[in-house]
Amino acid sequence: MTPNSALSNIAINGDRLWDSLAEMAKIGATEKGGVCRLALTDLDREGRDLFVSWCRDAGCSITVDKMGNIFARREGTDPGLPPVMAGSHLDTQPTGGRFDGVYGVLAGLEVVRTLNDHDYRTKAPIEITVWTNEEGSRFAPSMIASGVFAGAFDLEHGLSRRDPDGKTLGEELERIGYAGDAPVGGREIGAFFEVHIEQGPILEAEGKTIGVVVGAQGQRWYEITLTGQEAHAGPTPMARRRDALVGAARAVEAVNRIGLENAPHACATVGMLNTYPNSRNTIPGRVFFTVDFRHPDDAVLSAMDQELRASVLAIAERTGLTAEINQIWYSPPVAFAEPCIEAVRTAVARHDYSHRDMISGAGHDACYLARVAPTAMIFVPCEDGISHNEIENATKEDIAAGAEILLHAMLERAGSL
Ligand code: HGY
Ligand code: MN
Ligand code: MN
Repeated sequence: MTPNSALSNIAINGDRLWDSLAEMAKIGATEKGGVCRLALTDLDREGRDLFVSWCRDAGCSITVDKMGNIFARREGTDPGLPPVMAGSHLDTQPTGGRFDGVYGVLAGLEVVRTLNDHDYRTKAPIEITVWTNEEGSRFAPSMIASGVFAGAFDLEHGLSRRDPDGKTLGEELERIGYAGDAPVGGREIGAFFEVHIEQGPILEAEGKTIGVVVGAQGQRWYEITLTGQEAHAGPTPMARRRDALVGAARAVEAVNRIGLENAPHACATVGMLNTYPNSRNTIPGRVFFTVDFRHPDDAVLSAMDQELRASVLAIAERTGLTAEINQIWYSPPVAFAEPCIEAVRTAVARHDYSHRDMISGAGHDACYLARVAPTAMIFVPCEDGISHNEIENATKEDIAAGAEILLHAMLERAGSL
């Protein structure tokens, strides 16, 4: 058994981690080299089953809770201590990549495999977690299952989320066999770490290997419906039209303007837009679209909210439409926990990796875990900062470096370093 003194030089196996990522990427592989493994589809079940089999092979016990979150546990020498956790998600965007989410899950597994190689037992138990439906692509909003775990939503709300076909999250959990019976949350967690590709351009542009993530920006998600009147595209004079798509086009422009006006940190995106009846010679009578606002400063985020509402109502007024604006989700900016950030810094210093502090532009399960556990994140660069795209890419060296920092940060918090 490796003595504590020798711990500081144990290292993860970068080849094994890279091979596991490649193996998992086969499940839902797309032509351009990405992955489409939407939450609670048969492909998600396949990915979950593979992860569970690997964890069992590594000697972990498996628990699944009522939101389908998976916990692979490796006992420590003191079972009375709360677990030190690492994890992320296995579900992807429709045009997802091979690293978003899955990297944080399999880097956690690599930590367990490395401790097994050294026959080393941490004081606190280690748990590797898969959080259900992090992406919020099939079931809105994002991070719904870690949100229930952290008490941001009740279980009923989580299970009743519906996908565009009307299927509920709870039904789909049952269908794929991951409707567990463990309670969701309500237990002490010693620390939570999530390693993730940055999904933006900063680390690569600055030539840095590690992002010490000290927090994440706030988000507001909206569903907006503009209603006018269907009419014939031929005989209806332009002045008499109540064209919902013209209104929506102006609203999309307003969303973009609000983002630009709150530069450099604001992000503003219309990701979904459906017109009705979507017929080339009928004036659209109704348009549904989504808005995704982000900013690290809560006050700016609420000013953007006010501006959006005022702009959409003014556009509706001018174009003879009615507007229904629903904010479906609000996630305030998050500050991660100093002791966990310190554990990451210490691990970075020990390995002498180039690094910088940063705020996460993307949301992550860690944003909710931070409400119930001391939490921090570790970023590594991704090529051209591109993610939520099949060409998402990272280097084997950076992937290994992030997992190395995860290992040492976890050992520090598990009372071993
Ligand atoms: O939207 C996000 O930031 C995350 O990818 N769910
Ligand atoms: Mn992610
Ligand atoms: Mn994502």
